[in-house]
Amino acid sequence: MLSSNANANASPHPPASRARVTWWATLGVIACLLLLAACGGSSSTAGTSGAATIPLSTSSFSGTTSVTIKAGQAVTFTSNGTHDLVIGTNGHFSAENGAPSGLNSSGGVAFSPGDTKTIVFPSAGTFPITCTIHPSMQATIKVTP
Ligand SMILES: [Cu+2]
Repeated sequence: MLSSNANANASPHPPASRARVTWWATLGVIACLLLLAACGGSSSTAGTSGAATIPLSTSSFSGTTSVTIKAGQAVTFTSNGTHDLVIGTNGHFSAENGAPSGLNSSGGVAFSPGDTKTIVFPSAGTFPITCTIHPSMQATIKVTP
């Protein structure tokens, strides 16, 4: 009788502690996933408002002209001159599927000295960017999925 009572008391324990271990393991997995997500987000958007910055001087791109970002991220253009950026090469607009709508039109995106514009690239692809005012200006935005 004593032993059967002890057994009755002892037997509920293992399942209960196993359930508790599973609960903590689940919590741990969720915490790890959250940490990974937080790290991925912060490292890819660190710095400016865009994932990458391309500076424009008075008549040319200055600094980085080739950047790689992920779909949905943005590139920030900072301008010290007057420019009109479009998708294309040698100053000529040439539409590309999935390019940001502002750049993907012959009107382009106009910059005045002092302008900073952040443009989101929603879709994967490789997008050449030129300036209709300065045809020698050429940059490339590579967008990964
Ligand atoms: Cu220009």
